[in-house]
Parts: sequence; structure tokens; C-alpha cells
Amino acid sequence: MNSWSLAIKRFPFQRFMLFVLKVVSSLHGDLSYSFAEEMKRDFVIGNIAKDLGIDRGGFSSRQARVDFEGSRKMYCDINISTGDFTTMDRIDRESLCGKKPSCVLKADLVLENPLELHRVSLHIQDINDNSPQFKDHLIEMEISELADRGTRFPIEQAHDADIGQNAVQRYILQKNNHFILSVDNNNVDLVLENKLDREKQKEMNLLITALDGGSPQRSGTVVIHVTVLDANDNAPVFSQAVYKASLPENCPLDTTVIKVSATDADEGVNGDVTYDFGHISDNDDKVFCINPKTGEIKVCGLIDYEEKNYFEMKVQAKDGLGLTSYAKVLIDVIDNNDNSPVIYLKSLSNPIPENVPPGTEVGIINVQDKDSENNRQVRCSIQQGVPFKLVPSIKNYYSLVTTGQLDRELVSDYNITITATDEGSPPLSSSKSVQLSVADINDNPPVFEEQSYSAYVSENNKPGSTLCSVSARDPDWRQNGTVVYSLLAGEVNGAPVSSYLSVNGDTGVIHAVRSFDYEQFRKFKVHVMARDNGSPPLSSNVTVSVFISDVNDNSPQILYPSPEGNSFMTELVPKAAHGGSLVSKVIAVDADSGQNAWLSYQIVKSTDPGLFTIGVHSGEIRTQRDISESDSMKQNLVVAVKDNGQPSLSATCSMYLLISDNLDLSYNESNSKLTSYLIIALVSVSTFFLTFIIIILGLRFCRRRKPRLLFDGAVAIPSGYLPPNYADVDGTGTLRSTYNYDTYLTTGSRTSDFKFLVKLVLVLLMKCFKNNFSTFIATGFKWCSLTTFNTRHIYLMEK
Ligand SMILES: *[C@@H]1O[C@H](CO)[C@@H](O)[C@H](O)[C@H]1NC(C)=O
Ligand SMILES: *[C@@H]1O[C@H](CO)[C@@H](O)[C@H](O)[C@H]1NC(C)=O
Ligand SMILES: *[C@@H]1O[C@H](CO)[C@@H](O)[C@H](O)[C@H]1NC(C)=O
Ligand SMILES: *[C@@H]1O[C@H](CO)[C@@H](O)[C@H](O)[C@H]1NC(C)=O
Ligand SMILES: CC(=O)N[C@H]1CO[C@H](CO)[C@@H](O)[C@@H]1O
Repeated sequence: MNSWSLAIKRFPFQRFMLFVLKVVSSLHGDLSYSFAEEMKRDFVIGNIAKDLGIDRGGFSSRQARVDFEGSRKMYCDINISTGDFTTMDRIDRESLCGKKPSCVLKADLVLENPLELHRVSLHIQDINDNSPQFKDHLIEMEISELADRGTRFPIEQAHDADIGQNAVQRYILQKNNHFILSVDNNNVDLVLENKLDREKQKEMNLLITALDGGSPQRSGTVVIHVTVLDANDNAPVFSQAVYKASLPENCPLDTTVIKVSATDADEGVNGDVTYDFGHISDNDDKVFCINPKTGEIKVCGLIDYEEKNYFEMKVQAKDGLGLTSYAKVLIDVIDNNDNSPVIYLKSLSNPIPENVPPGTEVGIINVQDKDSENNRQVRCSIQQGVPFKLVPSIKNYYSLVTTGQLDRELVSDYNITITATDEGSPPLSSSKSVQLSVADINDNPPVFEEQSYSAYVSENNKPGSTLCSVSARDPDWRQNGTVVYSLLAGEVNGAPVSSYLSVNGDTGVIHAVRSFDYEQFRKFKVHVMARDNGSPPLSSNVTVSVFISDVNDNSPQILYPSPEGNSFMTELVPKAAHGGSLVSKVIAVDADSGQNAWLSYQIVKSTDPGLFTIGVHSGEIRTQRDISESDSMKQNLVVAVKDNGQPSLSATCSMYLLISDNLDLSYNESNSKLTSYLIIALVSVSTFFLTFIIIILGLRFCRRRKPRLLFDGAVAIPSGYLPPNYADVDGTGTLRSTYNYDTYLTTGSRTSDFKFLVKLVLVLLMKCFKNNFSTFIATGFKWCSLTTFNTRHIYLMEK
């Protein structure tokens, strides 16, 4: 009863009922027992003795035993003493029968004494003692991300040793995004419902649970590890659609401009991005390089803002299998002040006439700078100290204009340095030299080097001799400055100047055309003109004064006594004359002047050398001692008159002296006759001339105040008294101050002015009539000399 209660305890009620039914059915004939597998040892299946209706004592005596057919293994045994049929070991249905739906163990119950044989069937019932089981716990599976929807991936089924309801009944797939499970007959498939994307999820674990129908239910799981295989389904993607960079020009090679980068979601070769330029012009290609691996864009060539200030390029990113994408790279080049301004001379009036008014435009200058912005702002200037300036004109044009009057004669060439400086930092500058010459205008007349010229020439010069030279300068250019000299027309003493002088037109040398005679005129003036060859010509003139200097070319001329030396000229000397008495006088003149006319008198020969002397300069002959009885009545003197010239010239005359007792003026009949004629003539003429002279003197004195006449006494002696060649050339000329010009003239006595006047009148007469009336003159003088002379000097001084 214990075993029943045990059985009741171990098995659910239904089983128990089934068990009971089986036992009951075996009551008739063979014994049949049914019990669950996995009962533990000594589980009492039933009491055979009881079922066979044999008492317990009888049972043991009959040697009851159990034989299992064909098997050496004893699954069950009989307690002889009790008749209980018990399990000898645990019975596993699955190992005995596998998947067979019914599992029956057959045994023979043998009783001896009498031998009795009973068949015993042991029905072993399945219990859910096995879980569904997959072959592996983890299934690795690789699926391309390109796999289409609906693709099936078979999974090996789970195995459950149990049978029937206890075997695998269904499968459950853990919830996921991509797969569902399809169980169809004996196939379990994973079906791809949503496409895979490696880039989103590159692997996943799917848990499949297999469930049996037992109670309690048992399950088994498997994990399917799905690795999503990459397909090159992603193009590289740039981090920016447009890359912008700026770059100073002239930057060194290998400067990194910018780095582009693209990523590719793919893996391995599919994700290996290489960079290159997309479409790019050949020129830009030389300027930039791209590192295919890193995407760094570097400078490989010369960046010149002036050539190109903006680059636009495409860069390409390509993965291993050739998917590409593009981005733009914009590079701004920043200007550097690397270009100096350039100065162009657009036009230049060269040469410029010197008479252009200030403000005249002479040139146009254009300045260019290839840089930009401030770097191309250019300021222009020219150096100080030139009469030019730059006037900004439109845009970057400048006019070069004059600021003042130009004068070729001062500055004929200008080097104008134009400097252009831009406003970059540091600023660059350049300069250009413009050479400008000033063209001549005939704006300067010739100018003589001296205000006036004087030429000194000795008289009796040779015709053609050089007197002097004039020279004028004209600073103008070429013919405008070429000076030609000429004489201005004029007259000298009534003759044209050209008959006196000539001037060499080229050299300005003045030649005498003829020989001059000091005694004729002492000086004259001519005007020389210097004229240039310009058109119209300019000229100026200068005065050339020619001074003729005296040469001792005139011998003294003895007026008294007459050089002929006839007896008429005999002087009477009273015997009573004391020593020192004036006896006579030698009168001589010299047409020269100055020293050349300074006369000295000398007695070179005399009858009685001790008796007479002569005043060296006065020419007065005086007795040296009282005349004595012994002296000869007739005395002859030879007087030499010398001038002071170098060499000196001289003349001689003889004087006859007669010493007489009474000095009566007894004349020959003819003499007295002549004397009376003379007296009549003198009286009448002198009256007339006195008036005339007074009138002339008055006129001259008033009009010119020259010559000044110095006189003492009542009588004026005009220069007209002198021989004609003593006269001034024009009566007004000037003499050199050193040229002391005086005339020594010995005249009559202090007391007989009238007589002197008469003598003068005689000379005047002679001059007037130009009559060589020598006898007349001689007689006149003779008459005059009869009176006693006192020495009187008349100085005729002219300034
Ligand atoms: C101008 O420059 C040239 C050469 O550059 C030189 O020969 C000439 O003498 C200069 N002239 C002046 C006026 O400076
Ligand atoms: C001389 O001056 C004139 C104007 O007065 C000018 O036309 C001419 O060209 C000048 N001659 C020379 C050689 O410079
Ligand atoms: C000579 O020059 C002066 C001034 O220098 C001038 O007054 C005069 O008219 C000129 N004479 C001639 C003939 O040119
Ligand atoms: C008068 O003159 C003549 C000759 O001229 C002369 O021979 C004569 O002696 C003179 N008589 C007197 C008195 O001098
Ligand atoms: C051999 C054997 O197991 N005998 C047993 C039979 O039953 C009695 C009573 O329960 C036992 O005492 C024996 O040992």
C-alpha cells in the first residue's frame, strides 16, 4: 500500500487512472503493466502475486522469477516474499524505444512447482523529460547587405527526444527589424523582410526558441549571429559641399591651402577614399596639387594675383570600387604689393620753345600698378627745383606742365625725374627720367662786352691797320646767337664813316681804311652795330671813339724871321742898348701838339758868340752885355728851333742884326710907300675886323662856352689865331687829361696892345684870304717888331 501511495504521489491523477485501467485489463490472462519512464529503482509496478491470485507463501516456494526476452538486462524483479514487481533501474523510454510511439517491454514470469508461465507486458509511458535542442548554440551566418527581401535562410531544426506532444511543437523568433521566421513542414527558414544595411547595423543576434508541447513545457534556443556583409553601396561624402580658402600671392611652394575630406561609409576597399581634382584647367593644375590620400591641397606653382585672383576647382573623392562624389573648392588670392608702379611717357613735346607761357602742358604721363586696392593707389611727384609740376588728370594720367618762364640761356636741358610710389606696405616706387630740352627763341640781342670802346691810333697809320676790336655776345642758339658786326652809317668831317673805318663782320675787328692825320682831326666817333641772324634779328650798337695821337711829323715852322733870310729882315739894335735888352724874337710854331710842339730855341751860330742870348722857350733874343764900340756893326745869328718830339725835328733861320747909333726908321722910298699903304689898309680893316671878331667871340662864348679864352689885358686871342691845322677837329672835342695841350706863343709888348692887335689882324687876313702873301706878312711883322716888345704869354687852354 506504501508503493501505491508513492505512485499516487509521483504521478498525476490521469496517469494513475490509466495505470489502474491497464492493470485491470491484465487480470484476464497475461499480465500487462503500464508505467512512466524514469521511475526510480525499486518502484513497485504492481503485485504480481496478487494479480495472479497466488498467496505470498506460495509464491516464494514456487521459485517465481522474471525473464526478459532477448535481453540480458533485468529491468524489473519480483520480491518473492511480497510478490511486488519492482523496477531494478531507471528506465529511459527514449533509449529503449527512440521515437517509436509505443514502447513495450516483454517479460516472462515463470513459476515452478508447477511450472507456470505468464507473459508480462510492460508499457513504458513517455514523460516530457527532454527539451528541444538545437545542434549548436550559436549559428554564424553572413548575409550581404544587398540581399533581397524574401530571401530565405534555412535553419536546422531543433531536436526533442520526446515524442508526441513532448516533441518540438513550435518556434519563436525574437523580435527584430529584419527577419521573420517561416516554419513549414519540417523546414525552419529565416526570411529577410526588411533590407539590411551594413552601414546601420553590421551584425545582429537572432534568438530562436523551440518549444515542445509537454507539460511542463520545455524549450531550447539557438542564437543566430548575422554578420552583414558590406557592398559598395556608399559613395564618399565630402564634409562640405564648398570649401573656401584664401591665400596670399607669392606664397611659398608646399603651403597647405585647405584640406578636403570625404568619408565613405563602406568598409575596406569600398571605404578607401582617394582624392583628385575634378575638372580643372591646365593652368590651375600646375598651381595646385592634391594629396590623393589626405586630401590636402597644396601650392605647387606660382600664385600671382595679377594673373589670376580666384580659383574655382572641383575635387573628387573616389572609393576603391569607383564611386565618386565632388565638392567645390574656391580659393581667393590675396594681393601682395609685389608690383612697382610703372611710368609710361605717353607724349612729350620736346623740345619746348623757351617762350611758352607758364602752365603749358609739355607731356602726358600714365602710371600703372598691377596690384589692387591700396597697392595700386599711386602718387606721382617730380623732383624739386625744376620749373615743372605734375597735374593729376583723369584716372592715372598726369600732365607735365611748366610752372614758370623757361630760359634756354639759363637752363637748356632738364632731367625731370618722375617718381611714382604706391600706397602698399611697404610701398614700392619707381622713377623715370624725362629729358627735355628747351628750344631757342631769339630773345636776346647781342650785348657788347663794354659800354663803349676807345681806340688809340697814332697818326700816319697804315691804311688797313687794326685799331681795335669790338665783341658782342648773344647767348641765343646758333643763328639766333650769331653776331654780325657792321658800321652804322654816319659822317666824320663830312665824309662817310666807311671811308675811315671798316669792321670785320665776323670778328668785330676794326680796321682803319686810311691814314689819319692828327693835325686834321684828333678823334671821332663811330657806331658799330652787332646784329644776330635770328628772324627777326635783334641788334644793339656801341660807340667806338677813335683817338688819334700825335706823332712828331711836323717840323717847327719859323714864322719870323722869314726862313728865306733876306736883308729885309735885318733887325736894328740901338748901340745904347744895355745888357739884357730885348733885341728881337724868333717866332716859330709847330703843327704838332704837346711835347711835339714844345719848341726850344738855340743860337747855333753867331758872329759874336758872347753878345746875344736867346730864351730857350721864349725865342727872345737879348743882349747879353752892353754893346761896345768895338762890336761889329753887323751881327748874324743862326737860330735853331727844335721841338721836343722823339725824335725831335728842327728848323733853322738866320737873323741879321745891325747895330746903329740912332734908331730912325728910315725907309726906302718903296718901303715908306708900302708902309703908308699898310697903315691905311690896317686902319680900315682892323676897325672892320675888330667888330667882326667881337661878334664872333660873343657868339661862340655864348653858344658853346668853348673855347674858354683866358687872357689878361683887353684883348682876347681866339684859337683862330693859330695856323689852320691847330684848330680842333670840330672845335668841341675833348682831350685826354694827360694830354696837356698848350701853345706857347710869343707876342708883342705889354704896352702896345694895339700894335699887337694889328699884327693879329694881319694873320687873320692871311688866314681869311689864304693867300701866301709872304712879303706882305714879313713886312707886317717887320713893322710890328720895330716897337719894343715885352713878353707876354697867352695861354690858350682848352678843356
Ligand atoms: C640728364 O641726364 C643725362 C643722363 O642721365 C646726363 O647725361 C645729363 O647731363 C643730365 N642733364 C642734366 C641737365 O642734368
Ligand atoms: C631762333 O629763334 C626763332 C624764333 O625767334 C626760332 O623759330 C628758331 O628755331 C631759332 N633758331 C634756332 C637755331 O634755335
Ligand atoms: C643805338 O642804341 C641806342 C641805345 O642803345 C638806341 O637808342 C639807338 O637808336 C641805336 N641806334 C641805332 C642806329 O640803332
Ligand atoms: C733904298 O732901297 C734900295 C733898294 O731896295 C737901296 O739900294 C737903298 O740903299 C735904300 N736907301 C736907303 C736910304 O736905305
Ligand atoms: C529479496 C527482497 O527484497 N526481499 C524483501 C521482500 O519484502 C520483505 C518485506 O517487505 C522484505 O523484508 C524483503 O527483504
